Amino acid sequence: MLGNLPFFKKKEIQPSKEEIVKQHPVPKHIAIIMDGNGRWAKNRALPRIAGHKEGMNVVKKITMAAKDMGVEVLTLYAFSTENWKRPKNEVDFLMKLPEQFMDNFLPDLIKNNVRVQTIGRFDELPTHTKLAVMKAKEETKNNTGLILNFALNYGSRDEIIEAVRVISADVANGKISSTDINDELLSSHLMTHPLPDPDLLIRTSGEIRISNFMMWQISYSELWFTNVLWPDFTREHLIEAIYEFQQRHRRFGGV
Ligand code: V07
Repeated sequence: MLGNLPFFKKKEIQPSKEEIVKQHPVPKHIAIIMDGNGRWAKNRALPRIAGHKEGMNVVKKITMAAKDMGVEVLTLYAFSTENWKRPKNEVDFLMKLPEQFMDNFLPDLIKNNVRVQTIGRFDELPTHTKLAVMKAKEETKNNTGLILNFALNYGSRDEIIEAVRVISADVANGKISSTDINDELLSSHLMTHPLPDPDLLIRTSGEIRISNFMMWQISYSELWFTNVLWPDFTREHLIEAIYEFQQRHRRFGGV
């Protein structure tokens, strides 16, 4: 009897936000500035490194959520070229996280067909960090699913400067003419090549800045900011960000 009332019936057939989101085009490439780990720790009277460790566990969860949603590339800002200025103990701890991440999650990444890649100045990383990252890339190189792209010792200005150096050398030695320099040529010299540009950039923890992250590549990206701290970021938050992305795009496509 009661089941016939629309008010009861509706709830049962209401699809979840995840189901709604999956029925519409999902961003191919999502980039995330994972901010707020230090503040999360401070709020709990814990050392900053405890926040980074919790942040690492969230990386695993969000990777799986992105994979489930059909995202093709997930780029995560793990360490910026400016982060070397932090206290030595914090930098040392951060540089151990790639190893920890792989010790804990590599079998799961392989099982889920995730491929690990990185952007950033690799040669400046400590040897133990490089070895862990190289192992992760090697062991996942044949995976064909989600690309999990870590920005490690990455800075956008650095990346553009390096591209300009290579291009200007090519002009100087006559390999190309200055009139060959265009959007496509510059893009092809960036560390993200041949990945598509991000469709959606997320930044957690309430800061409304880009902070030298993929400045060229986000020229046309949707930007989504949240006050949620990275260690508190959940699958539901990712779905909400994608949902809003889809709302914006539907409006855009409508006119
Ligand atoms: C780092 C955890 C996430 C919150 C933000 C800062 C701290 C995963 C990695 C990683 C990097 C390369 C790789 C495998 C894992 C990582 C750093 C910091 C430096 F091949 N999380 N995470 N690297 N944080």
